Amino acid sequence: MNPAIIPIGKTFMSTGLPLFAGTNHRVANLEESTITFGRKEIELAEFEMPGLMKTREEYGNTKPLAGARITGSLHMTIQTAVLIETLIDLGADVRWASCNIFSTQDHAAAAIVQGRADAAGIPVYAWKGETLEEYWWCTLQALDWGNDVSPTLIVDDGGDATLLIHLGYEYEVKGEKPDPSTASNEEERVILQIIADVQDAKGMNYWHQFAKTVRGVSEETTTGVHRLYQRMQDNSLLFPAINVNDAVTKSKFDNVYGCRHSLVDAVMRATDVMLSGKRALVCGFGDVGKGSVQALQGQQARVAVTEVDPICALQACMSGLEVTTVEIALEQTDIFVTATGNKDIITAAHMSKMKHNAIVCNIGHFDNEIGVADLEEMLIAGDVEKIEIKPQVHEWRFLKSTHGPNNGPHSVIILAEGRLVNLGCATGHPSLVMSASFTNQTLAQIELNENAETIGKKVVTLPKALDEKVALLHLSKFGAELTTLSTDQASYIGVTPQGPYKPEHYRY
Ligand code: NAD
Ligand code: RBV
Repeated sequence: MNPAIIPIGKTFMSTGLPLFAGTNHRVANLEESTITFGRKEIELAEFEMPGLMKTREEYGNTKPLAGARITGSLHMTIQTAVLIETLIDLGADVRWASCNIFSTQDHAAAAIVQGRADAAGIPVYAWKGETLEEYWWCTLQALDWGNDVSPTLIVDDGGDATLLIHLGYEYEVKGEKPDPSTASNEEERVILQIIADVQDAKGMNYWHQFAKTVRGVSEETTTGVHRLYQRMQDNSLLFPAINVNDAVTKSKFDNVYGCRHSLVDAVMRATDVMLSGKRALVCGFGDVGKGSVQALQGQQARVAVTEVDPICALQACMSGLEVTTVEIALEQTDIFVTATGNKDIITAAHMSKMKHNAIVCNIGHFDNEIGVADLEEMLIAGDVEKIEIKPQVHEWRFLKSTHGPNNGPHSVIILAEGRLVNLGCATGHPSLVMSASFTNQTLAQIELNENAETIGKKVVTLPKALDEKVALLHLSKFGAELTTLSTDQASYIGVTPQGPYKPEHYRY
C-alpha cells in the first residue's frame, strides 16, 4: 500500500499532499497482483533490451555509478523500469517521477517501488492520470532527497526537472517570490506556485544547493534538448548536459521506428477506427513525422504532410507524399497528427471546420501543438461540449456548427487531451527501440558522473564510438553478421577497422 502521507502543515495546492513527502513513494496501488504483473512484464522487456542487459554485465562489477544520486523525470513505463534497475545495478541511488501526466504504467511503478528479490525498491512518484498539480508535486518529490540533500545527476525527458531547478534558482538569485497570478497558462501557474511554496518552506538557498550538487543532466527528447541549447546560448545553464536525443541510435531509431510502432497502436486502442483508406495529415516531417507517416501508410491510409522546412518538404515529396497546409487539408482529413515540437499547429478555429468525428492527436512532446486550452475556454463560454468516451478519449462537440449529422453540430475526437498520444493512449515505444535510447542514457549518466568537469556548462553529445557501440549491442538480437574491414580497405576509406566508420558530419 501507499504509505499514509499525513499532511503536516501546508499542503500543495489542491493535492492534499504535504509539500515535501520525505523519502516515501506515491503510486496508484501496490497490490500484489499489480506488482506481479509489473515484474512479469519487466522480465519480458529485459529479453528485448539487450543493450541495457549487456551494460549491466559490463559494468555490474565496477559500479561506475556508485555514490551517484539520480533523479529521473521520464515516463514511468516498463521500459523505464529496466533503465532504472540498470542504473541501480551500476551502483546508483535512484528516485523517479514521470514526465507526463498520462504516461505512467501503474504496474511498472508498483514493481519498481517493490524492488527485486535481491534489491530493494526505490521511491517512485507517478501514477496514470495525474492532475497538473500532482504532476509538479511528483517532480519535486523526485528531486528532493530529504534532509536538504539534492541529486547529483538528472535523467530528464522534455526538461521539466531541469526547468524547475533553473527557475527556482533564478528566483532565488533575483531575491524575488514568483507570483502565480502573472502566469500565462495553467501549467505555468502551478510551476510558479510550487517555487513560491518551496521558498516559503526552505528559504532562498534551496535551489542553489542543486546548482552546486548536480553534476549534469542527460536529456532524452528533441524538445528538452532545444531548451538546453537555449540555456547554453544565454549562459544560464547551471550544469553540464548530454544531448541523448541526437545520438544516431536514439533519434534515428526511437523517434522514427518507435513512433512507427506506437502511433497507430495508440489511435487503434483509443478509437478502434479503421485507418485504411482514411485521409491522414501529419504535421511535421522530421524524425517523429517520418515514423508516423510510415505507420499510417502501413495501414494504407492516404497520408499528406505539412512542413515549414523546404528540405523536409522535399523529402516528403520524394517519399510520394502530398505536402500541403492544415488550412487546405482541413475539410477532407479524417485523422490529424501533430509531430512538430512547435505550438499552435491545430487551433480551435481549425477544429471548428473539421469533418464530423475527425480524430485529432499529438505525438510531439507538449500539449500546445493542439489548441486544447482554447477549447477549454470555449467550454466555459458554452460554445462546445466535452464528452468523455473513456479516459484520454474525448468528443468535443461544436454546438454552434451546422455541418455535423442532420445539419447539426459536428464533433472532433481528441486523444490524450492533446498530450503525447502514444504514451497516453498506448504504452509508448516497444522495448527493443527503447533499449537503444536507454543504453545511451546509461552511458551518458556514467560520462557525467566521471567527467562532468571536463564537459563544463555545455551541451554535448556522446562520442560516435559509443553510438556505434550501442548499435552493436543490439545486432545479435537480429542475428545480423557484420562484415569486417581489412586494414587495406579501412585505410582506403580513411577509417580504422574498429571504427568509428563515419565522419562526424555524416547524417545517416
Ligand atoms: P524534428 O525537429 O526532427 O521534426 C520536427 C519537424 O516539424 C521539423 O522538420 C520542422 O521543420 C517541422 N515544423 C516545425 N514547425 C512546424 C509547423 N508550424 N508546421 C509544420 N511543420 C513544422 O523533431 P522530432 O525529433 O521529429 O520531434 C518532434 C517532437 O516529438 C518533439 O517535441 C519531440 O520531443 C517529440 N518526440 C516524441 C516522441 C514520442 O514518443 N511521442 C518521440 C521522440 C520525440
Ligand atoms: N518514450 N519512452 C517510451 N516506452 O518508455 N516511449 C517513448 C517508453 C520517450 C521517447 O524516447 C521520446 O523521446 C520521449 O518519450 C518523449 O517524451
